[in-house]
Amino acid sequence: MELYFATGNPHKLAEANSILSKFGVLLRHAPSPKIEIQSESLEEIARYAAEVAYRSLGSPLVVEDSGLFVESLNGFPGPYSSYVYKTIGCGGILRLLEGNANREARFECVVVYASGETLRSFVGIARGSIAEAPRGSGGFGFDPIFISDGCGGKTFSELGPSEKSAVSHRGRAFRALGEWLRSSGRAYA
Ligand code: ITT
Repeated sequence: MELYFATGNPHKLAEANSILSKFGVLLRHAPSPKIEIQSESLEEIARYAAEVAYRSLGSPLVVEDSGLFVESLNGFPGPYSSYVYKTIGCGGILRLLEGNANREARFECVVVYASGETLRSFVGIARGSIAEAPRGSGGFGFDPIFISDGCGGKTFSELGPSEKSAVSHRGRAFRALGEWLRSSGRAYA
C-alpha cells in the first residue's frame, strides 16, 4: 500500500518509512506543502493540514505534527518547536534550563490519516529529560539533548535509528497507524 506524506522534513519521512515498511506501507513525499495553522494543539494543526492536503491531492495521505514539551517551561516550545529549533536551537533550550533541577520533558507526535470521509489521528508520546549538554551525532532537531526514559541515559542522537523508533513519539504514533491500517484491511503484511 502506498500513501502520501505531506512534510517538508526528510528525517520524518525516513523514520516513518522504516516503521511502516513492517506493515507493508510505503510513504511517498507528497507534491503539496504542509499548511500549518497556529494553534496550541498538535492535533488541530495536523488535522487541518491533512484536510487541506487531501483536498489538493485527492489521494490517501498522512500528515504529522510533533514537538518537544519541557515541563519546567510550561510545555514550551511544544507546537512552536520547529521555529524555536531554527531560532535558538538546542543551545537555547539548554540556556533556558540553566540552574534548573527539573529537566523533565516529553516529545509528542500526532499523525493524521486522511482519505475520503476518513480522518483519523494517532498519538505517540516519548517521556524523558533534557541533557546537561548535547551528545551524539544521529537523528535531527532536538535529538542531541533529549534523553528518553529506558535508554540507559543515552540521548536520541546516541541511539541507532531502530533503537530510537522503538521508544520514540514518532515510532509509537506510526506503529499505531500501521496496526490500524492492517486491522482495517487497508494494508496487508
Ligand atoms: P513538517 O511540519 O514539514 O512536517 P517540521 O520539522 O517543521 O516538518 P513540525 O512542524 O512538526 O515539523 O515541528 C516539529 C519540530 O519538533 C521539528 O522541526 C524538530 O525541531 C522537533 N522534533 C520533532 N520530532 C523530533 C525528533 O524525533 N527528534 C528531534 N526533534 C524533533
